[in-house]
Amino acid sequence: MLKMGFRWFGASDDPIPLAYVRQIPGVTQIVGALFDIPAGEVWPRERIAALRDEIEAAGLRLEVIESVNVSDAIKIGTSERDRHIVNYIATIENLAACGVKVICYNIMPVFDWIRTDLRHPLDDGSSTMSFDPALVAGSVDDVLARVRDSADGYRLPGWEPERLADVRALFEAYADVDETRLTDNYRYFIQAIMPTCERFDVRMAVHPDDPPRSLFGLPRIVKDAADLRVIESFHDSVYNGFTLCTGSLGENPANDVPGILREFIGRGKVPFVQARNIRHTGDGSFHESAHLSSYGSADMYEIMRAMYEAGFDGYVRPDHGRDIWGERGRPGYGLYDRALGIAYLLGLWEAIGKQHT
Ligand code: DNO
Repeated sequence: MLKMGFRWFGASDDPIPLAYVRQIPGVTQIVGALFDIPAGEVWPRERIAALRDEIEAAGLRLEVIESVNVSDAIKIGTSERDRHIVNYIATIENLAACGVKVICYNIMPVFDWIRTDLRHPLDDGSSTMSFDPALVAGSVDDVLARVRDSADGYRLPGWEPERLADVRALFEAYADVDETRLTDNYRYFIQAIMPTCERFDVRMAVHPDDPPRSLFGLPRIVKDAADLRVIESFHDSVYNGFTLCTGSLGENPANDVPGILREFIGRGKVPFVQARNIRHTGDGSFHESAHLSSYGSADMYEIMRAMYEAGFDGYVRPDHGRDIWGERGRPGYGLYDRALGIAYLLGLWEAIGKQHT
């Protein structure tokens, strides 16, 4: 059974009421988080319980968290990392006590996902997020200046104006962290938390790098099937798994996304899928599209078929919708286009299921 979810940013930060989410056919899960707790600190059990109770009062469930962020100290391997790992373990225990089954996280240094335009206009009058590698070319200082000087608010996770000075310092802290060192630090983290995940039945699910390529000279180690196999080798268990985001992986046209889904779902390593489409526009550029195959470069039928045939029984959410029907939502996270995406994905799933009976 596939469990359909919807990412929600909390009553104070998300303009979409839970009551509306409850009305999207097929949605039973909220993919949530406590967004104000800095990476490295413990998530208090009572706060998680309060979030869960609010979601359950709306007739939905909270079984997937996105994200419990991994601190830079852990990624860089500073003297603070062991304290942060102890805190991460306490957070896993607190989440488990509140019924959470899956933790989505990422291992991207300095920044989470990167786009160069959050309101890229499309021909049908909607807007979407896009990425043009030329706009993030150059030194980190060039890019920081571009962010600082942008009149229309070049705001992305990690690029908040109040964080720009920290960003410069962070780049220096990562100066000696290449792919090998990041991989070693990541392995250390996974091996430290796995006994807790196994004991409390919480599955870790790393999200691919988005986009899956090195930017600003920073190391990237979750880009393709080969990287995922290395991560699997840290600790071969269903608790050390993946969030397979079809858009992020598909941003590299060399990634065979249905093949990756089949391989890792087949080994029981995929508790969570984020299903979305993107359109390649040449030379590493892309924009996010409506979920339908005909609007992007991904074959969403093949993606859902790969999941079905590999025996997927985890959580799914649509991803990054466009702004349509006059909505100006959080970039990528409006109501309408994601709801349309859900209806489409569940339609594919029903049809594929019937073809297999
Ligand atoms: C962007 C999201 C990412 C994702 C994190 C997971 O919209 O896909 O921010 O939540 O990388 O840790």
